[in-house]
Amino acid sequence: MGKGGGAVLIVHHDDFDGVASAAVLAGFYSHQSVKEFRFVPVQHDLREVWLKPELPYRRKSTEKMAILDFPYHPTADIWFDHHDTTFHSQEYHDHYLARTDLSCWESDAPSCASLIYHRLWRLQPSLDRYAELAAAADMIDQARYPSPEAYFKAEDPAIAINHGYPELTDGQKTELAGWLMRGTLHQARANMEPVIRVALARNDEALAQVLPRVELQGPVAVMDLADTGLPFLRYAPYMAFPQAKYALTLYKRGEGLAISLGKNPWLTFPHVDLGAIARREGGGGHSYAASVPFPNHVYGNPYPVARLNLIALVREVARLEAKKAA
Ligand SMILES: [Mn+2]
Repeated sequence: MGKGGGAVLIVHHDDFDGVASAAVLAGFYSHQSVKEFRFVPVQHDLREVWLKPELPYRRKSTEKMAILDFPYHPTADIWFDHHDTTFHSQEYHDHYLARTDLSCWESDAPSCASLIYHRLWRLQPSLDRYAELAAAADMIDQARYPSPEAYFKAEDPAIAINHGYPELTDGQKTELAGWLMRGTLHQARANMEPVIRVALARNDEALAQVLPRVELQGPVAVMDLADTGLPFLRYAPYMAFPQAKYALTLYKRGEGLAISLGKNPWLTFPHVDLGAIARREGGGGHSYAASVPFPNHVYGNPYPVARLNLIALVREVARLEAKKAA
């Protein structure tokens, strides 16, 4: 990719890891005298766009395009990703394998930002100023928060930025990428303070309403939020019951209801396969986090069915957990 000047367009996944990835790569190119960066956050609903031969982001043909923490596209001048399902076709995979540039896919990298950092740091040791950012991206992308309290109190600057992130406009996301490129997480957090304050206050309020609704049934924390419209707070059950091995939550999602099934990420134990359980009920997901949807267009009012399913799923998880322990 072009040394000495030029403009670099960085198309990145629209989340903390994506922005952190953009910051590290921009730091790398700024050392090569690139002065002009353009950041474009993108969401995972672009499969159709990604299957086309050209992407709509370049403003001029000379603009170098990086794609980060996002599926492969052959027109990228440089690309980094760590998602399992990153190649939309065999042709794209073959195209990647034939590359000789720095582009890299490592599906076991905990974050894309740390993948970029570890690859490029060897070429440019001054990138070590991004060590903290890369470690933070690992924590956020893998949801390895020190504790439920640490997640909700958000004293750690990366956790705080992640709470505020969904509130940012695309313009503010661009600013954040620049702050992370030039400064520390601590400074970026300070710059985002007004947005973070709003997000944390709203979280606190929701958490206060959610916590009294969590019940413990054997190894499972259960929440039924269907009639409240309260947001799904994935880690709230473990604030109430840190010993719970699993959490099942019934909540409003899109045009309907959903049951989320999760394993307590702060406990290490051989857990039951929640994805397999969810698939039997028409849902899907990972072995440690899955969900079952109950759309309005199928059920009319899905609550009675979803409520029965919640009760049955709690029993099923508890039964399999007991069987496994026996
Ligand atoms: Mn990522």
